[in-house]
Amino acid sequence: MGSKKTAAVLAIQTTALNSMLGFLYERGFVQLMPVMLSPITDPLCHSVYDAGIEYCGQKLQLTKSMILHKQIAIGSPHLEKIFILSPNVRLEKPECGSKGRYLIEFTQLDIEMKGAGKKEFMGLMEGMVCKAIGDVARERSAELALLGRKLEVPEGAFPVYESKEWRKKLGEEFEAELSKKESMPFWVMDHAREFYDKEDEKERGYYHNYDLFYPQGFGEGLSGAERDFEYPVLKRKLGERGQKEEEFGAYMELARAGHLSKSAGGGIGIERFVRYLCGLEHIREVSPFAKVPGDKFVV
Ligand code: ASN
Repeated sequence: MGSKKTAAVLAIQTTALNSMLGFLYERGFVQLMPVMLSPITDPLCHSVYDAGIEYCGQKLQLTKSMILHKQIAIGSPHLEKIFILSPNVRLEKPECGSKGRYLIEFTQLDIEMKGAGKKEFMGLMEGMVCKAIGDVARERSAELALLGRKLEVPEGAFPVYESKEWRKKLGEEFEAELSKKESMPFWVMDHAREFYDKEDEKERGYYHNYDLFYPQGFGEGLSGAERDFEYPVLKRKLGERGQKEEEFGAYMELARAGHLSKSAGGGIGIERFVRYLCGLEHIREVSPFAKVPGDKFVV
């Protein structure tokens, strides 16, 4: 902490954030402030310890992601394009600590666009990520040199991999394999996960979602999807996952009243992006106050 290296990482993070936020402002996105406590939050598709508190007889959960709030906000007839710099708490199991990519609190730049489909949103993210990498390479060459990092600036559309096809070809660890062999960021499509990610109407079991992966083994950095928003579809999918409608109170009531709308979006993890930009071995090196699963925390 307090080293020259940490200062270089923070300078790179500042440039990357400034670049991404500027990119969104220029395209007419409006910023919402983060929600950190709510009766509803993302159920996630992997298990984490419960992070709830009692307040005046109410159970409030710490935000795992603002996906449900994004869908509620974009349901307004007056909001089209939104983003939030959103702190998330996910109490991951201690064994995740050694993987180098997990923190129990992190920040994602969470974005949602009304009416968009996956091609449009993925194109937008490619532009945002290329611009941020380019700005960091140009404006932070001294800091990158201090970290011994050579950063290649990608251009144009990123390669796209379909998960079912590549799981067959390379096995369960196909994403890690692809991340090791690729030299540019790439997309992996179609993951079976949360109820709000759009499932194909005809081809059940195909999901219109996308994850962005970094090359050189840095792994996943952004996840997003087109959304399901119609009440009967959401209700069926909650049932299939053994989740109760009541757990999603106001969100499901708005869906039932027809107040959710078609959208696509995603969230880019800031610490993971900075780890990739800086070429750091472990995500703990991104922040002086990093909380790695399983660690004993002192600050
Ligand atoms: N932010 C992600 C999305 O928009 C959800 C998540 O982080 N679990 O799809």
